[in-house]
Amino acid sequence: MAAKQNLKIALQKRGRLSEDSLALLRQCGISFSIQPSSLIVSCNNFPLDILFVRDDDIPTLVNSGIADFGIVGENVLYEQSCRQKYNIVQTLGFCNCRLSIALPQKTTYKGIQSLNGKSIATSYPTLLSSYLTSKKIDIDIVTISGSVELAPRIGMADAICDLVSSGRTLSENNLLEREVILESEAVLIQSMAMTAKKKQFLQRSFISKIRATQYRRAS
Ligand code: PRT
Ligand code: ZN
Repeated sequence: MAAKQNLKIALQKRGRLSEDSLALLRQCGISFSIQPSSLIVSCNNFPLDILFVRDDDIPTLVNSGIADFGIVGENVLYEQSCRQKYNIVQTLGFCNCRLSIALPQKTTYKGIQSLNGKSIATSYPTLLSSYLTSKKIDIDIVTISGSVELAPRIGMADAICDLVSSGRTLSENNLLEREVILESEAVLIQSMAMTAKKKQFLQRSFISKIRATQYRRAS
């Protein structure tokens, strides 16, 4: 049962962030047991509740103070950053990827100016728009929530802007990565609404342990 005074961490319920996020808690000596249907779990040896949510909701939960902290990709965080206030307390070194613009392999590309007047499909309209504005490029952004790589093949857009890790999905769809607009990894974010007492507890019992774990891995 969740206790009111417990710290609350928001984690992705199911997806690329989930396994490493849970492993990090376990490395900090925190023990818990989860069922596939669990949405909230209280830890056995630590006053901590884990909230299992969609990754897109993590910045809002932390920003509102419903969760004291959370683990999310920088890509999601920065896409929502105009609406959110948070502190990044630690970069975590997993779920690394990049947000890139890719074009069909057969399209001639002579630098970013070639994008002028084109249409780009993406799930990251805010990041794409601010990047292109900074480069003074005028494009039509087509916002799509998934299967972005399909857009040029079905005539929906000239190019795409999406997350890339191995590059396999791009090459399977005959696309070439041309511009990296953001390098991203998982980060630990903390609510600005946390009390000083909770912050101190979090720092001592959790953040210092994560840093020690990362230091051991790096050395
Ligand atoms: O359901 P929920 O909303 O919680 O999850 P989700 O489907 O939105 O996110 P999920 O689990 O797919 O990804 C969570 C986070 O993992 C992302 O926000 C990124 O921070 C990070 N991440 C790391 C990635 C990738 N690598 C990645 N490769 N997220 C997505 N991809 C996709 C990409 O969109 C593309 O379709 O994988 C494909 C490309 O992969 P490669 O290896 O072929 O290049
Ligand atoms: Zn998501």
